[in-house]
Amino acid sequence: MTENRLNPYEYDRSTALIVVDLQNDFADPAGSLHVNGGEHLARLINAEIATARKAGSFVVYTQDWHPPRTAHFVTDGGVWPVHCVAGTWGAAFPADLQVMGPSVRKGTGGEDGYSGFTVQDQHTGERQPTSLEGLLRDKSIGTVVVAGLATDYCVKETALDAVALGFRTVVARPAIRPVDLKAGDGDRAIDDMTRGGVIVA
Ligand code: VGL
Ligand code: ZN
Repeated sequence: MTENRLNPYEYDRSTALIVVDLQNDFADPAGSLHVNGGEHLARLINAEIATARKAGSFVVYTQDWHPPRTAHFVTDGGVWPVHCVAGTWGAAFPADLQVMGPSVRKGTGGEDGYSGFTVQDQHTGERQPTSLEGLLRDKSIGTVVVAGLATDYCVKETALDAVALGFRTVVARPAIRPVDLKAGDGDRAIDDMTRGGVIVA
């Protein structure tokens, strides 16, 4: 009965589920920045989406949405292989993911940054908000549940920003996976989130 539940927290109308960057380039084994185990998340997160919707919770998605050339990519001085280029297969949601709410696309102007709440100018470091906070405030959301990819980048930064913005923040541990550029990055990210006030459950 409860075996598909990813966390012990109840959904209600003041809770939102944020599905972070579940996109082919990260989730599909054929993607350019495939995250180990990412291919299992759509099924797990679909169950969470169903639970959330039944309780009247808001479901919102983020997508990494880069231009073909950005200093985020190794081809222009960054660290990452080219991924999630706007409008490509790699940037799309996996075909089996249930999409039941709006998507916030980030990095569209070539900005850097990993949080779904903010993008960052690569040169000045200046942060600009995305539309995500406004979407949550419009619905009087108090608690956010975060799931998706990747634990050590966008999940971590999104969850820590959510805490900073005053949301009670739960990360659904079974429904996240790390890039682990360095071994242990995912575990360190979980420690960082926990220390930062995120409930990792
Ligand atoms: C991400 C690396 C580069 C993420 C995005 O979604 O966690 N990671 N761009
Ligand atoms: Zn990216």
